[in-house]
Amino acid sequence: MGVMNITPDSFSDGGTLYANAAVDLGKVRATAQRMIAGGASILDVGGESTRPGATPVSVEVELQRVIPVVAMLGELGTIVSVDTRHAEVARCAIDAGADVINDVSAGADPKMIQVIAETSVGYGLMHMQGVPETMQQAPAYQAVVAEVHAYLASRVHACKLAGIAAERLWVDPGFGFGKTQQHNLSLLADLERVRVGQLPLLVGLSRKRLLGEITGRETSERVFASVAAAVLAVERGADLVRVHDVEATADALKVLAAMRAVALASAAP
Ligand code: 8Y7
Repeated sequence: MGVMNITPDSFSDGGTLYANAAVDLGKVRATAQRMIAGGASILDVGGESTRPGATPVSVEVELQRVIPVVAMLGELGTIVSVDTRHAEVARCAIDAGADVINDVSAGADPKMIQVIAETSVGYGLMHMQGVPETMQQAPAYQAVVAEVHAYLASRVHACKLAGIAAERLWVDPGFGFGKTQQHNLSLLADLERVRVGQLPLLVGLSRKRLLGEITGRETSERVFASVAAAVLAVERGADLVRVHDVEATADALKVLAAMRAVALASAAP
């Protein structure tokens, strides 16, 4: 999954798809085509920064940013995911052709699950402790892996009660969303215990602060660490990785896939 931030202020690539304070659809298209050529099968479009401390934007602003991009990406033949916490944005994005809703609040908007249930899109549920404005002030857990798993299981249950088929869902531990360094690394090391039933696991570690803390590098210099993190995540069970550096990540994952193919063949009777 390639990250397409349609925001002037995202932590790692904010503003790069803007020209004269407006979304530049030509830049968006070129970036999307580069990501697809690099191996992305899903593009995740977001119009609201959820970085720690970010101030929320209005639904109107989010719609202005996201809807034209969703409509344009539909022509490229890729799976279009929309990163939103707002049911109204989800509804309009689905009408504009979105295939998937990536909800970092896992249905905090009381109308979100209903919107998803009334349509046939995929729906990603992510764990977050608190809200972006304050989530990194004092993250606290008794047992982070068990708590993240239990929370995601309860959100999956809510979706099923609303009539959303399990085949439409994925879950995500939400690296960096109300988590200390130790919480993040515990979740990565024990990723398989986060899974709910047989549902796919999505992991987003790309360029995140935890990689900066490990390497001492700024966001734009976190490509190598991000690629390592993506490989580790897939090796520990991730089915999808949300990344900025699609081509580099895809190459690295080809190495893992090649090793797995041989390991599988030699394990066969
Ligand atoms: C994640 C995410 C972000 C993540 C999912 C960033 C929108 C920060 N991180 N969605 N969104 N999982 N599902 O690194 O980890 O771009 S925003």
